[in-house]
Amino acid sequence: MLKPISTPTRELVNLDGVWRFAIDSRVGDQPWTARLDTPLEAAVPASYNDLFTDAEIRDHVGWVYYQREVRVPRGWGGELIFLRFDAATHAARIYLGDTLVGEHIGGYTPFDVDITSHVEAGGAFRLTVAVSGDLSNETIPPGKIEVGMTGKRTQTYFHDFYNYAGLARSVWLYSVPTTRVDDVTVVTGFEGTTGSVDYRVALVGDAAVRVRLTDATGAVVAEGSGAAGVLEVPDVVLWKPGASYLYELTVEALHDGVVVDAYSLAVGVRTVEVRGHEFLINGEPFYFTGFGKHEDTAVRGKGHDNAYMVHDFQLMEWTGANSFRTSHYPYAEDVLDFADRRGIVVIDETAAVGLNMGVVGGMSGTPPFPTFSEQYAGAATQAAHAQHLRELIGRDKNHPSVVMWCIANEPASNEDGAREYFEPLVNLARDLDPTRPLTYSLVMFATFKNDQIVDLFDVVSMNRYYGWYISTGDLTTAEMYLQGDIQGWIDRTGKPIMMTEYGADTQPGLHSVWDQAWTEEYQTDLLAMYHRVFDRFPQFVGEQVWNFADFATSNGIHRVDGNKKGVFTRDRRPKSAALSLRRRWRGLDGRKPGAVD
Ligand code: BDP
Repeated sequence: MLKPISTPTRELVNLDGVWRFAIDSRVGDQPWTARLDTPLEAAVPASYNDLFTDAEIRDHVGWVYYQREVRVPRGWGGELIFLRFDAATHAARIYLGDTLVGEHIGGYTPFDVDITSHVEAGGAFRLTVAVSGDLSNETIPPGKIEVGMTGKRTQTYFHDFYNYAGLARSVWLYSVPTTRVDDVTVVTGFEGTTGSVDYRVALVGDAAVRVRLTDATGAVVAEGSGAAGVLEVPDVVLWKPGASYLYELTVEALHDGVVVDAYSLAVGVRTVEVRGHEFLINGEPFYFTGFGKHEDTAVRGKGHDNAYMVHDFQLMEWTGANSFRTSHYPYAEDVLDFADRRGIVVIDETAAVGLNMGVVGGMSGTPPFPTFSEQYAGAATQAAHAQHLRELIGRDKNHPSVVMWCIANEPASNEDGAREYFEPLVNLARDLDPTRPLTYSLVMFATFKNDQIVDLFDVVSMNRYYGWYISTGDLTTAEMYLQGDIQGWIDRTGKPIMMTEYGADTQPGLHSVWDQAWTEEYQTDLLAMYHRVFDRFPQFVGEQVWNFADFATSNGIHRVDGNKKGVFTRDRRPKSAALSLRRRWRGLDGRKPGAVD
């Protein structure tokens, strides 16, 4: 799926700003049929939850409405006109005036609505977007709505981060020609000093295709024609972690020799491969350093913000992080574009978090009923998960920064039914993208003895909390558990192993000379213990600390003002652990992370 951009044949109008806003319980039926009768306005992009002082809005279950007027540029006659929503969390219905023109389910992937037959160039229309933050066993992530003693509907879900909802990413109006480039897929490689860009173009309408690859100075390095082909790049400059290099591929659709559409995208030439217990980028072993993150800031919730994006990347680079995981949902497309340009490696994760009834059973990990059942993660969930994978891979397949798909976070891979649930999804992901390795982040109850799906995947990604949820405050015992756990996975799989979550909640400013949970010293010491263990295993390919920054959670007795496992606070100030990570990841203490003792 192509991101809307402006080209000689395409135009783009950004619809961000402040829109009229209401929750369903405060407006009449069918509020899209007139100007929304509301005193409220909401910022777009932003989650709506933290914008207002009203508790009823913050935890609203049901639909909310956003509305604004939109004018279509005068020069768009004869073009097709689309609305593009970069995300509407978690479901949306789009109304033009009184008419429903589109719907989408899935809160973290974009969608387009063709409105050509409803609008006129130079005309205006009332756009109402109904958005629902509801989660059920038919959504990804799953959740459950319950009606309590007060009669109020409340949303429960099986992940700790707060269920922010609304229009958290940009909204666009754009034009495209009727005969056009509909999609482009690029796969890159190299042989010696010659790179290859294998391209495939999908068209709408009948047209000839011409392609051109330019380097960073704008010089043409390869040209071709036809809807599919391979471009050779002499003296190729590879895209490398920490050293981005991007070419630009321009695709033109021609009618009788005249260019009717043009589209350009950034291309990084690089390869990714898992061989034995190694993770190779450009044929060289790669060791991941970095974080699991969240899209989360004060007031905006999950609203995309370029200032925070730039600053977060600065802080990651300052610590020496070379990668992050888009835990626990696809991030805004701008973040991946930026990662491509910064040379930061991304593990791209779906929104499938909480497919695990074991976590409801607390530390025992005993599910109250089977996770993979019609009651919870059944056929409808699986279908939603498959659709979500199609949309994620469709959106992100051309990003050089994306080196691996993470299909789920902490699913109940130890429970019966996991294999039946995951095998078709793994096959689908491999069909959609045969080039990138697949992984899933392993919950602590899923051990090397009881996990039922690891053989379907390429990389073992472990989330482990020894020293925090298990053996709290006892790093000696924690170290023994961790050592045995990693060894067990190595013995069972022979695959590359990495840690996609490890960490400790930490209250900044709290200090102790003892191993006291919540202190800055304890977070630093816990991470150092994990690193000691990692460095004993040549099969270990990476470490991503949980979490980059503190983040908002739902109310709960395990959380004080959110999850505090950040190495940075929610307003991005470093805790002591940030400095110790910087020393390790930038090699300031004289050794490279991943160098085996
Ligand atoms: C893991 C989850 C992550 C949580 C973390 C924690 O993957 O989303 O935030 O635990 O408890 O199980 O801090």
